[in-house]
Amino acid sequence: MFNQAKVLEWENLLQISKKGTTVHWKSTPAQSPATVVLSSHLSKIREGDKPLVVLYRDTNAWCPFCERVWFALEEKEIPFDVELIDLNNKPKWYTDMVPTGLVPAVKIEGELFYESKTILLELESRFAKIPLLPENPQEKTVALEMIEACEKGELFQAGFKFIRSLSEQNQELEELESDLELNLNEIEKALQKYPGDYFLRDFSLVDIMYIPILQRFSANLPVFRGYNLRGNEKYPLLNRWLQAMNNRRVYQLIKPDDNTNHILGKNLFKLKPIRSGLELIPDYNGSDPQQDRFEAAAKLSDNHKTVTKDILENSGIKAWVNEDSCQKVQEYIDLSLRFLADYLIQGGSTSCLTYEIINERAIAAIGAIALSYIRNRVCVPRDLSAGAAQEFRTAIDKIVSSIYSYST
Ligand SMILES: N[C@@H](CCC(=O)N[C@@H](CS)C(=O)NCC(=O)O)C(=O)O
Repeated sequence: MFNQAKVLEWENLLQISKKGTTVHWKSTPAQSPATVVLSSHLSKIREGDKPLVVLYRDTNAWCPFCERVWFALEEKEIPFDVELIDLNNKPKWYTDMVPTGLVPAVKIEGELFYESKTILLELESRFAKIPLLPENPQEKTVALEMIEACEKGELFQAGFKFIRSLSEQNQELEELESDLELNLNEIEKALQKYPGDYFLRDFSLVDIMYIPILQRFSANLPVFRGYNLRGNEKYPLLNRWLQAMNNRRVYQLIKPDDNTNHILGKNLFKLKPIRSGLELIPDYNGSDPQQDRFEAAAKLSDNHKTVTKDILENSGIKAWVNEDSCQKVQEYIDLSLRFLADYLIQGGSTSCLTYEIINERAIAAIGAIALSYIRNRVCVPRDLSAGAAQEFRTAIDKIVSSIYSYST
């Protein structure tokens, strides 16, 4: 018989896993999303004091412009509060406050700023301790020119026109592709200007301006257009830059992952993946896998009630569970989630791959459904960081395949 005592209780799971992650979040179980990633530097302010900065960003953390501001705040180690704005139902106070009604916006000591570029430059002039623009005046001029070039949006438009084109005409697609390549050539040239991996001598606001755009291209071009940016020999410096960005700890916290970009492409922009036979080069996560697993386990442990409710309501399980067995099913879901958290904490070693001890077929079946459902629900960085989501999905794949091997 399955020995439930072997799987730790939520309290213990949370206690253990929280110790292994440096990610900070707040649980908001009554809202969606049920967790909000917090500033990493809130401990720098005295208890009871409010951070000087409030960031208004989109609820789902999909907005590339919000990503810029979040990235800069973390790199500059500025403590900030977060207010989430539901873009499908913007609160009146927000549209009254921000003339464009767009995110991101920030308040710095009560003063409002909007438009990502304006916000980045304002943060730079007010928080000088960790600079993200060069001191050297000539290099600073180049930096500001590069920021303006990005703001002009030619690269952005060329890439998204190509990705989102509904045309099936080869000639039209080829034209869109070469237009994008002209813009990518400019990026490759700009990356030649200074030694090192970044646009300037050091990491700067220029990198922050460009990364949300180029990362989304690198995720979506292969899937929706059969065009690889990653590993593309035409763009060695761009590839080196992407790698360098991925090695930044802060970027790992705030970046979206390929899965999230693909789902957004399909669901929000109604794009159709094409079968190009192209090799998909996975994104690189320069984060620490152990910390990633602890983050995933900790968030799951903190949030398990909402996750269980979501599985019950939306995975389809309810369709074939009657009132009498609902309680049991809930218990089995809970057990499977605890098993997952435990598995993540243990490091996914084969010795703990013991789902086969679950010799009750019902638990195994419900576990497989529940875990497969949440595997595809995770949205990055809204729910988990990119590395944590990767560990989370890998763990689920291993557990579900062990259930399968055991049952066949
Ligand atoms: N130029 C703006 C663009 C901001 C923007 O387009 N934000 C989008 C989300 S990605 C938005 O707020 N959309 C809501 C709307 O259009 O009502 C910036 O750089 O901040």
